[in-house]
Amino acid sequence: MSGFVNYNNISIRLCVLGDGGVGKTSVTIQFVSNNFLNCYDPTIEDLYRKQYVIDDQVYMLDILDTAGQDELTPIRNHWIRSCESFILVYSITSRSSFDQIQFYRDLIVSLLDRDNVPIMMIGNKSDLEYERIVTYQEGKDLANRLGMSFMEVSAKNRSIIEEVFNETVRNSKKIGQKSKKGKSIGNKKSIIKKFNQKVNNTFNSIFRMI
Ligand SMILES: Nc1nc2c(ncn2[C@@H]2O[C@H](COP(=O)(O)OP(=O)(O)OP(=O)(O)O)[C@@H](O)[C@H]2O)c(=O)[nH]1
Ligand SMILES: [Mg+2]
Repeated sequence: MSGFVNYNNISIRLCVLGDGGVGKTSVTIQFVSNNFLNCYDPTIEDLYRKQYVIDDQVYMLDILDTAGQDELTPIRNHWIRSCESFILVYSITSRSSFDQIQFYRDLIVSLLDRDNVPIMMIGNKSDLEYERIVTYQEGKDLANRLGMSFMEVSAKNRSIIEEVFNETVRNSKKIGQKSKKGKSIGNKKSIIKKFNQKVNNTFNSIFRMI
């Protein structure tokens, strides 16, 4: 840490995916506004924006909170293509939500057509230890096998939520730097601008479809 903050925003488009009811919205809202709602209101699609400083750098995070309900799967591919970084969520109380993780991961890799996509897998609802069905070790093993980062969290208790987003941003930056290696800073700015234009177009077409 240098102590000097770089205020030139770096934008990151983040997509939160996982089965219905695992806590995607709860994790996102805890991170964005330090709130937890006990009620369940299935998401259609929500976009959250948060400015965020980590490692002396200001980031603008656009977080796309997606629907886990089956009726909305046709639009899922658009969501995935419009983002560059991903958080895959399952609930430690639901075996079926854990079993779906590989499906989401494979879908991301095939739609983005590259395998160095920053993906964080999280096991949510860690406060419900007495209802646990998926062990920590199972989560760790799957994440290792698929090359993803892994944490268990509780949106309810705000446990490890900040860490998830820190790690996601750091991984995005690391992978971004690797793929842009050798390009000049001036080049980097125009690439980001072009990328943002592309993503905005995709987002607009998603909103038109809903
Ligand atoms: N105990 C506990 N309950 C949680 C936690 N996270 C979410 N919940 C509850 O689980 C239910 C579903 O949470 P949501 O965040 O709406 O789940 P979702 O994944 O966004 O669901 P969809 O939008 O339908 O895909 C709600 O009743 C939440 O209060 C958690 O960490 N612990
Ligand atoms: Mg939701």
